[in-house]
Amino acid sequence: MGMNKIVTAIKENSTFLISTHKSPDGDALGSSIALGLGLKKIGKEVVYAFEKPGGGKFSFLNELNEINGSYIDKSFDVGIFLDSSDPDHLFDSSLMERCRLRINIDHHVSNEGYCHLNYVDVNASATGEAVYELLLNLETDIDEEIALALYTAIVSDTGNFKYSNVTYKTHEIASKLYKFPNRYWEISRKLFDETTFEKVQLIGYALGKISLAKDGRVAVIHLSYEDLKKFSDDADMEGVINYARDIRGVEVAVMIKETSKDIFKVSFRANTDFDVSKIAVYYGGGGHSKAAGCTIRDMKFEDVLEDIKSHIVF
Ligand SMILES: [Mn+2]
Repeated sequence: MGMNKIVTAIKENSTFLISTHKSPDGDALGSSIALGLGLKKIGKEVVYAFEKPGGGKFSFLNELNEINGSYIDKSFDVGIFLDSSDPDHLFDSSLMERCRLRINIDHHVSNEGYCHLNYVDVNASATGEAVYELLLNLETDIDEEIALALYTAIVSDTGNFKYSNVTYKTHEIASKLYKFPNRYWEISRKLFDETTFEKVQLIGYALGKISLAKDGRVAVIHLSYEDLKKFSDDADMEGVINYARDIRGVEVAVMIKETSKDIFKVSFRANTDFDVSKIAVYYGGGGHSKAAGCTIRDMKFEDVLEDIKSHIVF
């Protein structure tokens, strides 16, 4: 899968750009800075190019303060692109041209390998797992700070170690990370339990919009542009779809958000073996078999649900 070539390429070069997908989640952020910190430890120059998360959710990752826009107008020996299944989802795909050698580290099934060297481990629960393997192969000492970043990556993409993507290896890596004295329980609480008053109000509103279809096997949360206008633009919708997914008997959950007039951001979650990434890919999106998403344009609010339902065939 290209691990040895990647290790050699890293050892032979000195300047690195590290980037990931737009709206970076815990895995994107954690795996990117874990790798950045690891490369710095072996004497490499590292520049980050991705959005700095707002809201203080990830404020415990000090290395995120190193995101400072210094990638602008620079060229690099190597660009490492993490947790993004394709160039379109990258923070800025034009950055690729400024890196002589491009490396892709990911775990998405839909990744077709868009860099010179690609390490895509579809069995890894998180890109953080792949980065852990890479750091071992690079013989970089994992320290407390790297361990915290890797934990953040893994805990984020496994829903606190509870999704079906968790393997013995996930726990094996986590057990190694627990050798460092980080307060992991606090991170889990911050990422999974802590909420805001506005979010609780939003959940209450969204729950009022749940409907069932296909004999209760599909649950849908359908929010119109007018619905969304009741909340602030950056209202945190993460996790809201899980309320639909968790209804007994539901196999597929769909959340449709009309983010602008006739433009819909759609998320899918599956409880069973039903592969929702196929539906997302049909609409030009992507993701995993149990969690996927897409954007649907130029359809009417009333039609979009029927269209999606026609692609959910049990
Ligand atoms: Mn990921």
